[in-house]
Amino acid sequence: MTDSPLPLLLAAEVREALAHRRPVVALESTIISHGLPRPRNLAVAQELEALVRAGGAVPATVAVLDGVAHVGLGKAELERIADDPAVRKLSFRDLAPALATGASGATTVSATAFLAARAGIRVFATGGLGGVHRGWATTLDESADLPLLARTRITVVCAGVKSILDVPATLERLETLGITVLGYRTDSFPGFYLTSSGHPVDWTVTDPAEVVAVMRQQDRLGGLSSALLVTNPVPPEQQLDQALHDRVLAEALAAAEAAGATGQAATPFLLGYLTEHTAGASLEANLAAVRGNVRLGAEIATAWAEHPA
Ligand code: PSU
Ligand code: MN
Repeated sequence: MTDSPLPLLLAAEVREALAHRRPVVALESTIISHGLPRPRNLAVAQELEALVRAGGAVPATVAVLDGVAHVGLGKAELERIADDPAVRKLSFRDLAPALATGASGATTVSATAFLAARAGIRVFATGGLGGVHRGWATTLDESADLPLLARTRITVVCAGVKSILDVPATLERLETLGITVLGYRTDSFPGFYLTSSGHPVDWTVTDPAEVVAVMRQQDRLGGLSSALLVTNPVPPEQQLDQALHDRVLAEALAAAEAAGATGQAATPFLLGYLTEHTAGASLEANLAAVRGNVRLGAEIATAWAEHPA
C-alpha cells in the first residue's frame, strides 16, 4: 500500500455515513478476539453490529488486517477476527509496527479510540475499560486505555472499568488525567459485571441530549482533546451476584499470579477465569452490559448527528 494521508480503510457504508453526518458507532475488536469465548464471540460481534443498526446508526468495528487499519468490517473480516487464533491484541502503541509488518490484530479500547477518532467518528461503545490493576504498586500495570483517552476526543459508552481492576485507583487516575466521567441515570460509578462499583460519580445525565450538550461544551472549550466517558450500568436484574463475583475474582487473581499471567495476557486470563468459574454467569452479565452500551451508543450518535454543526 502506498502511504496515504490517512492510514485507514473505511468501509464504504461508514465513509458514506460520515460524509452525510449520519450516526456511526465505533466498536472494538479485542473484546471479540480476546474477551469472549469461541464460538459465541462471533455471534456476539454480529449481534452488537445489529443492535447499532437497530438504533439507526452504522456500526464501525475496528481492527488491523494484514497491515491495514480497517474502520468497519465486512462479514468475512469479522469472522476472521473471531476465529483466527493468530489475531493479536493491539493497543495504541502496537499500531505502527502492525502496519509496518503486515500483521493482523484486534484493537483494544486505546487503539480503537485512536483509529475511530482519526476516521472522524465521535461515539464508541464497549464493555468495560482497562485501568489500574490490583497490585499496581509492584507491577505498575495500568492499561494504555487511560492515557490514550486523556488525549483523544471521543465519547466512550462503557459500563465503567473492569471490576478485575483496582477501581478506586482507576477513578483517581481518571481524575488526574482530566478525563470527564458521566453517570448515565446513576450517581454511582458502574461496576462492569455489577450495577454499582460502590464508588460515586460526580456528574449524572439522564438522556442522550444531555450527553451531546456536554460533548458540545468540550468542543467549545477547545484546547486539550480528552475523551468523555458515559458510564452506563448493567441493569440490576442482569448483574452478576455480588458474593459470587467477589469469591471467584479472588480465586482468579490468585490463579493469574500463579500462572504468571502479566502484561497483555493479564486481562484475557482474568476474564476467561471468571467466565469458566461462574458457569458463564459473568459472561452473561458482561454481554448484558455491552448490549446496553451499544444501544445507548447508537442513541448518542443519533443525537450527535442531529445537533446543528
Ligand atoms: N472489556 C471487555 N472485554 C475485553 C476488554 C474490555 O468487556 O476484552 C478489553 C478491551 O479491549 C480493553 C482491554 O481495552 O481489554 C484492556 O486490556 P489491558 O488491561 O491489557 O490494557
Ligand atoms: Mn496491562
